[in-house]
Amino acid sequence: MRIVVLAGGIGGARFLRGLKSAVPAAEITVIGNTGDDIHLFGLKVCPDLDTVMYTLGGGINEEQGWGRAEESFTVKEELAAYGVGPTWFGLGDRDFATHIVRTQMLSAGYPLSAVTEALCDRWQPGVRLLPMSDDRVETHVAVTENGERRVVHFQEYWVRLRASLDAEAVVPVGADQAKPAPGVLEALAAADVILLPPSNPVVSIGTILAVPGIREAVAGAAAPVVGLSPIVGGAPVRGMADKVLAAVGVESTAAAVARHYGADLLDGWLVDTADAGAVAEVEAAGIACRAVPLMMTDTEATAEMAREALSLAEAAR
Ligand code: GDP
Ligand code: FO1
Ligand code: CA
Repeated sequence: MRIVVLAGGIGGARFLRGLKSAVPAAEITVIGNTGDDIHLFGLKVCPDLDTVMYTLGGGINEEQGWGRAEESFTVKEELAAYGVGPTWFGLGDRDFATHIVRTQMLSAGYPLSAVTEALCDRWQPGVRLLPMSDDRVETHVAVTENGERRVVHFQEYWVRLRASLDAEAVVPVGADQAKPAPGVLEALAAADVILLPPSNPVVSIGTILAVPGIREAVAGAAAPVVGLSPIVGGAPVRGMADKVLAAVGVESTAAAVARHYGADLLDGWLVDTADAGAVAEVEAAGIACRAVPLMMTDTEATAEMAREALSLAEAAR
């Protein structure tokens, strides 16, 4: 079975771990969000690609959900001693090596997709990890800070500001000019099932779908498309999805997110049992819907979510 998954960072990576455990024989292609990418200290950092790669490759800091296990921060401290920031972004020593290798390869002319493949040679994530695009896309967020309207990088909004200010607009800068990375459209066309994990609908999956051609390829694919709600009981399980959903005028409910994706994109939608009341509303929008436990507490619980998603895809086929 060929499964294509559009993924952000932590939500996408944890779901993928469950999916791999549920269907070990599946050929899984991951289309990863690169809108969170940031250039720091002359290095290109790809948080969502790295979160997927480290999580599936066994190198992730499990408690945190991002960054490397057994990490140290000597380089960051030394940079700060030179007065070189930003100090608000936690790049660890082990993680730095990934960004150095990536940046060196990009400087030598390799596209991000080839660089990602090379990094995955080490981590063996057990999936084919493709960036959504080889072109630069950067999500920016408009905020009003101390009475002044500013546009900040998504990482600055999330990590420095902790999403404490309202997101007034979310813009995937460069997305309209970006092309899908090699293999992306081919994987979608050849898929037996397309899954949207419980990733952020705006800054993770929304950004991937904003690359011209990708939304059309998902909606037009022969395969059924099934998503899992990142909103449980009217709030994100973690992160700032409520803030960025508000920026695009979408309520933070499991049903509103399904309607936001739309019946042209989604064939099926899973909501948590806490949101069983939303099933009728989603079905009324023309999307098959079931309520099942959606908390990724461990790999087995997550594998069960993946089986439910595949079962709904089969029913919606
Ligand atoms: P990020 O890039 O690290 O923010 O990760 P993603 O975009 O892939 O996923 C973030 C989303 O995952 C958030 O909106 C969370 O609400 C959602 N999420 C995290 N853990 C869980 C979980 O256990 N269950 C569900 N349903 N959603 C989750
Ligand atoms: N998240 C934080 O909350 N604080 C950090 O200092 C931080 C550093 C960081 C470094 C590398 C990396 O791959 C991820 C990192 N993240 C950090 C997570 C990152 O902001 C998130 O995964 C997202 O992109 C949010 O969607
Ligand atoms: Ca992210």
